[in-house]
Amino acid sequence: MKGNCAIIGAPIQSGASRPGCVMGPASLRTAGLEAAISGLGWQVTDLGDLAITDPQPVDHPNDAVKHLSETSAWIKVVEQAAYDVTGNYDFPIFMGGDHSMSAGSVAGIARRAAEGDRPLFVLWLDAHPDLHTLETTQSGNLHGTSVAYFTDRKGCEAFPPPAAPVPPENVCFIGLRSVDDAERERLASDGFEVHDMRMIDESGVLRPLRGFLERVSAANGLLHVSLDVDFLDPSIAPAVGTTVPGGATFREAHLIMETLCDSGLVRSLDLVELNPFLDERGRTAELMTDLAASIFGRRIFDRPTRSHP
Ligand code: B3U
Ligand code: MN
Ligand code: MN
Repeated sequence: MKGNCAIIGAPIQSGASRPGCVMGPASLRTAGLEAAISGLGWQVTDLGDLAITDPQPVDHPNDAVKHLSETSAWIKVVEQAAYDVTGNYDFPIFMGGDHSMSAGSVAGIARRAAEGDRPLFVLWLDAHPDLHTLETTQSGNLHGTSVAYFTDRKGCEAFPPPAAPVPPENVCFIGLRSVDDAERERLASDGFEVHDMRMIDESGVLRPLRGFLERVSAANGLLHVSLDVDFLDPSIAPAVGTTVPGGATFREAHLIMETLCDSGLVRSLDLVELNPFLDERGRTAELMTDLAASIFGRRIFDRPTRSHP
């Protein structure tokens, strides 16, 4: 047995512009996520779906902000669940839900990591940096605020305060290709590690990824990976409300997951923004499931291999 894995659903869609992410966990289960991971020698427990009860009204002076009460309630529930599950399982997978889920999952994992005196690092695989605050968002879609929230940016005070903010230096973005002005300023000034798609075109995915993994390892850190469907090119992953052309290819995405697995540093994973209403015959759900399997050790061949006798 390689370890205990928990899968836990957070059917939240109040942070996204288009409804449908509520079906994300069901779609990942239908695609066989549990069997894919257990088939690799892990003991997998499906903890079911989280739910919110009775969201308290929360107001904000930015009138653009949408569904603040509901999203705040979700962050609180997911944060507590993430804190609890990281105490009991080696490797939890959080199934979204839109990306506002990760405001809660990362905050809860960070609270746990701080108690164990280990620095938490976050790999954010996304077309977007999700670095708006409630003050700067123009769309009002709160899935665009998660990273600002868990790094404790001013302007996110309407959400429950994060117990252990993640330092921006510990957050690495790969895949960026849709960045708003307010986010661009923060990326330039706050010390995040940033690899946009042009850098991937120029260097491939391995060079930036290995550099980041070396930093995590040198700091004896724990690594959380947050995978937004729109990191992937829409031609292979159409089931997302915010498709952006020019995303990661099938092989780039698998190579990242395989390299993350080899590193042995990853302790938790978000699979977010899957909108099954927009999928084609389940192919995006299947791809997200296969990518998760790669991070858990699925291989074409066991290494090392020799191509010639
Ligand atoms: N930055 C834009 C677009 C966006 C962010 N995250 C997603 N889309 N998925 C916004 O609405 O904040
Ligand atoms: Mn995102
Ligand atoms: Mn995105």
